[in-house]
Amino acid sequence: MRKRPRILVSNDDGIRAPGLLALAEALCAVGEVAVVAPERNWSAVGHTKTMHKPLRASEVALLEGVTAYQTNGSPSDCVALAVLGLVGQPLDLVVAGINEGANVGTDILYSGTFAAAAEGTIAGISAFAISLDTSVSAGPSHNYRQAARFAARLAQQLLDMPDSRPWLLNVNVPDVPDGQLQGVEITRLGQRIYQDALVERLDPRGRRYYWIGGPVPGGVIEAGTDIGALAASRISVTPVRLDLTDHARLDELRTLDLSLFQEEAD
Ligand SMILES: [Mn+2]
Repeated sequence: MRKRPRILVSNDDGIRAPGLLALAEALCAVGEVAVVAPERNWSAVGHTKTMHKPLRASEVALLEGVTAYQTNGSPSDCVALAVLGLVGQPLDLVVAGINEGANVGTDILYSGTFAAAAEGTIAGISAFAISLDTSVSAGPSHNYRQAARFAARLAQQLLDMPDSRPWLLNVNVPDVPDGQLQGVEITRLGQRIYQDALVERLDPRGRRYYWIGGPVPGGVIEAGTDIGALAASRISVTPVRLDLTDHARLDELRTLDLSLFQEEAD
């Protein structure tokens, strides 16, 4: 009989986030779950490695039968701690989420949820980030259970695949009631439109400080993209690679004269 797979669950909203609990609960049907998550909210922290202060981890009671730690590290630190031995080895899958709020297009460069999944892939383990698109929520409570059911299904399928290159997937689920999803779409990353503005204020001592912010970002609704899928009430699953090289522009870049030794050669 095949051994039960071991699944690491993390997030960036913190150990007490409802999305984390729903995800861990659902994944217990697929394998043995361990949770390592930040003690506070680290949303939009990106991919961080803590190198200049000690990391602490303490065991917490989260869910019956699940080993769970909270740490003072970032989301990607949490996954690093786990894959380097904080929880038992080996780990077969890393799942990060369920984030409160979509992570589409260039959001994934800011997202701590995506960074946690990427840390798993860097360690050679298949991983996915899963986020709930709360821009379509009907009210203050969210349908994490539906997204968690999808996470369990995807986890099972990935674990059943024959050994392959580790996957890195970015998943977004519309926050709609059960029965209102319009399917699942395999997508590419779309184009976010941020409307950030610089707010300048004075602190009580008369010194300037700045705040970067704006309304919830929009996006270009284009067929085939994550943003297009969400706009059509479909779950979006995007395969992502960590090689950010713009391969199509390598030859164009080679046409620039970048030699420091041109004059000597002439
Ligand atoms: Mn978050």
